[in-house]
Amino acid sequence: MPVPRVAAIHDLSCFGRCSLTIVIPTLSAMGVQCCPLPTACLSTHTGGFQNNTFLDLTAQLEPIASHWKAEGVIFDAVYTGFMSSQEQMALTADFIRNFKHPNCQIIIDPVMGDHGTPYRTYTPAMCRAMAELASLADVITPNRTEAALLLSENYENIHLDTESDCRRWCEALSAGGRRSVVLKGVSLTPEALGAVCFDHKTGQTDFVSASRIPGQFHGTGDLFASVLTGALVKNLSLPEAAQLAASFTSDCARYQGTPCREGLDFEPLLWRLGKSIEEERHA
Ligand code: PXL
Repeated sequence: MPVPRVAAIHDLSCFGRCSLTIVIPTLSAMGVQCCPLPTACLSTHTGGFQNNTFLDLTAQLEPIASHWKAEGVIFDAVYTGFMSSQEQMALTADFIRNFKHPNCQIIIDPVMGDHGTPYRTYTPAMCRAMAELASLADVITPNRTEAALLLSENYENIHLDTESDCRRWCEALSAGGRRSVVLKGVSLTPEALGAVCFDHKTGQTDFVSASRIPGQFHGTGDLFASVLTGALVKNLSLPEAAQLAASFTSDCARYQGTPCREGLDFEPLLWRLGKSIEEERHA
């Protein structure tokens, strides 16, 4: 199999693992080429740190895309995450329209918030713009907070306690079955945490889970979506990819043990992820 290639449109937060500092090593460990399109450079992420620096790279997005286009670069997936402005989202939509082809999967992690609250840089207009961007996706990977924001629903109304509740919200997020959904943070039993997946190609809904490790760990959503993306371009099915993402994220949280704003200590386990993806593919 040729090395799959992914365009990753995320920020580079230099300290406190998230976005590109997770996306690049994770995809590389899975045998996938990551071509970063950095939206901004920050000293740290914005959750749990104050006074971060912020270098906006919006003006670079179109010139980089034009150069790639002129060079004939083709991607197996476009994978997007945290955005800093509506303008970045509009340019990301242009990038997707420009590089989309029938075998290019558009994976949009609509990073906007957690635990019922939008991240401090997200305005209501940005949340609406993210919902618009997500209309271009083949796969979206919201958590419960982001599901509420995408659907303009009250967070308290999004119940994910029973299989039928999960199916219902997953279906609502699929926009009439036009896109696949991996709704993260589903916990049907106290000891398990995972996701519900709706696959728009098969029409099937599946549940995946792994051990719940108590505590809140920064960057788990980015790690989950990065593993999912790597697995999808390695031709795993949606539920297989989501199961690998849930298991690996749980393993990293267990390895670390201490919840922390610096993100999960995932580096020592990356070799295992590389091994898992090879085993899955040969199974
Ligand atoms: O993990 C999501 C994320 C990505 N990038 C930046 C963030 C966050 C969440 O806080 O602040 C800059």
